[in-house]
Formats: sequence, C-alpha cells, structure tokens
Amino acid sequence: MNLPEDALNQTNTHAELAQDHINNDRLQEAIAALARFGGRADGGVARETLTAIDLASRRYLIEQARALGCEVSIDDCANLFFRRPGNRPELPSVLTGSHGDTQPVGGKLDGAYGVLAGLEVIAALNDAGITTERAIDVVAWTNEEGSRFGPGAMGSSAYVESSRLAQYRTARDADGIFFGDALDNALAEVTDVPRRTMPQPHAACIELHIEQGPVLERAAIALGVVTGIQSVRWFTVTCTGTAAHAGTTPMDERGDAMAAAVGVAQQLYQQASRESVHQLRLTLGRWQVGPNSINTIPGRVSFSVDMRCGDEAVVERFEHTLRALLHNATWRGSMSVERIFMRPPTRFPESMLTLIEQGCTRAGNAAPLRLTSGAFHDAMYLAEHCPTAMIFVPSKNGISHNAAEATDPHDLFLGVQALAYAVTALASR
Ligand code: HGY
Ligand code: MN
Ligand code: MN
Repeated sequence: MNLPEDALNQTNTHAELAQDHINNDRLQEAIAALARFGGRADGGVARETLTAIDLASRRYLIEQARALGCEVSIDDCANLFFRRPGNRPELPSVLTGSHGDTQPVGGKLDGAYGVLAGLEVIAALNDAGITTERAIDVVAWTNEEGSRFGPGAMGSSAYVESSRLAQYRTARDADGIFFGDALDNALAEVTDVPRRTMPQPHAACIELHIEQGPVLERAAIALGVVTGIQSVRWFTVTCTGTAAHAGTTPMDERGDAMAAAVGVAQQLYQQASRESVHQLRLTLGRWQVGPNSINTIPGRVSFSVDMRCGDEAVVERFEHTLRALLHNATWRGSMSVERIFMRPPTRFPESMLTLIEQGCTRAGNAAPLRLTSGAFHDAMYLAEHCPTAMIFVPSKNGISHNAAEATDPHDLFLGVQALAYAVTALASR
C-alpha cells in the first residue's frame, strides 16, 4: 500500500516515538512478575497450559491489560486478546503476542516475553499519546508447548482453522484429563471476559521471541530477523510385548517391550547421525513404561519422536525409515506408530522482513542477523492467515526449555523496541 508523503512521515514518526517510549524497568518488572506464576526454586517456571497456575497467570494478564485501557476478550480455544483500539475500527487489527504456557521445567521468557512485550508496546503508545489507525491486538495463545496436551500450538492452529478444535478437545494429559474439559474449566473462570469469534482478519502479525538456540549469541548480534521456521513432526511409537517375571523368564523366551523399543531407538539415532549433514534433529523425550516395576519385564513401552529439519525431503525420508523399521521388526510382540503433529517449513514474506529490519536497525543501531527458527512458534500458523514475521533476541548459552533459560536484559529491551517500531508502523497505515 503506497502512502502519501505526509502519511508516510507520520507512520515513521509514530513508529520512532513508540520505540523511544519503551520503558526497560517496566518491562523487566513485568517479566519478573509473570514468572512468579509457577516460579521454581531453581529460577525456572512451571506453568503448563490450563493448569490452576496458568489460569491464575491469565487473570493477572487480564488485570494488567485492563489497567492499560485494553478491551479484553477470549475465544473458544481460550486464546486471550488484549486490544488497544485505533481510529478506524473497521480496519483489520495488527496482531502481536505469543504463548503464556511453559514447558514442565521451562524458563521465564519462552512465550511470556512476547506477550509482555506486546503489553509494553501498548504502555509506550499510551505514554507517547499516540492513537494508531488500526487497533493493536496482543494475544496470549493457549497450549503452544504441546507438552501437557499434544500437539503443540493448539490455540493458534485452532484460531486460523477452527475445525481443528473438535479433535484437540479429545487430547488427554498424563492424568487422563481431556483438553476439552480443561478448556471448559478455563472458560468458566473468565465469565467477565467477552467471547470473541475466531478467526478474525488481521493486517499483519509479528511475534517477538527468544531464539532458544546459539546462533545470535555466537554471532554477537543482539537482534534476529526470522526468515522462517523449520519443519516439525511428532510421533508416538508403542511396543507391546508380555509382562513377566524378571527372575524366572529365560532371556530367549521374553517379549521384552523395552528391549524392542531400545532397538528401534538406536536405529533411529543411527539414521539421524547419517542425516546430520542436513541438520536433522531427533529427540526421544518422553518414555512411558508399563507396568514400570523393577522386577517385571516391561510389557508395554511407548516413546515420543520429535524430528525437525529445514529440508522437508529429509523429514519425509526419516518418517519412511521409521515406518519401515517398525514394519520389518521381527520379535514376538507388536509395534505401532502414530503421527500426532506435522507442520511443513514456514517462510515469512520479504515485505515483513524489511520492516522488521528497519525496526531492529534503529533499535540496536546495528544490522540485525537473518536466521531460520529451529523452534516452532504460533507464527507458523498465523503465516497462513496474514503477513507474519518474527523477531529474535539471543538466548544465553543457547539454552531454553530449561530453568537456566536467560537473555541479557538489554537485549530484551532492544527486542521490544524493535517490535514497537514495526507494530506501530503497521498500525499507522
Ligand atoms: O517445541 C518447540 O519448538 C516450541 O518451543 N514449543
Ligand atoms: Mn515458545
Ligand atoms: Mn517452548
């Protein structure tokens, strides 16, 4: 959209003013305050989606947003929206934010940083006395992590395609609780918050997030312009044998499900090392053993498979290898595999990358680095809904999904400044 000269000047002025009104002390206090919801003695955060702690943190965010003058609403997947109205309500809003839930042992920043950054941008616009043309929506997505209920990014994927929600409602956590029941319970807690239809049109979406990897830190560059997100697939592999006595059953007469599962796991790691040249990443993060007794031969073992790669052909080949392994297995038990999550690579549009680069360069007074995200994010679904992009800040030692997750406070500040510039420019058009 080509703006007349004076409108273009006002856009840039507003973007620069918003950037310059970001308040670092307020930002750091907000990060510390939200981290208290599920705060751990080791400095990490345990706030899995739709737990009582997550619901309490949501109530806190609602209060913070209302204190900033935002209109708060919630949709059928309990995605929370904090809206700062614009001059022209008929125009699609600009969306920013991230997820509020964490890993079972997570950090203060994964997800939370992006939500709080959006609220800080609104506070800066309030301080600067700026009214944008378009409304700005800050979102806290439900269940991005997918660790309590699989798959990941449930809230954002249901937002862009609401037919997904029915299936998601049947997901169960380790205690057998249905996502649908946890969702209904969460919605019942916020009867003071109007329900919002999903999806809604948006002019653009920008998600600010920590990198969760080592690239920016090794390059000694404070801001990253994310060009896309690599492919991801999740599976559950189940080996079913025969539970039996550990002391009386001869080794050659066992239906040992653990022996079978470990054999498959070893072959998967060998395949992954053959594909490591393509940067394939394999994680077998969750194992369930039945009956899980020290002196009973495991009768049932299931384990999760998380595989990622920038090259979809590599992931496709790996899935084929996995399925062939199970099909050709020769042992007295049975093996099965279920794919529970699949997302091809995401690419963000150049027009958004250029705008993000402007905001990063002005904030950091240095050129940002372009990189692909190794982690998945809600932005991978919003990218199919509206022009979308992401901004990264470095993670210390590249660590995340760990209590030690941390980012230099000044880098956190620069990231929000870059976000303020880009969101305000988009909302002023
Ligand atoms: O697993 C992921 O990539 C995201 O951090 N949940
Ligand atoms: Mn995240
Ligand atoms: Mn995460």
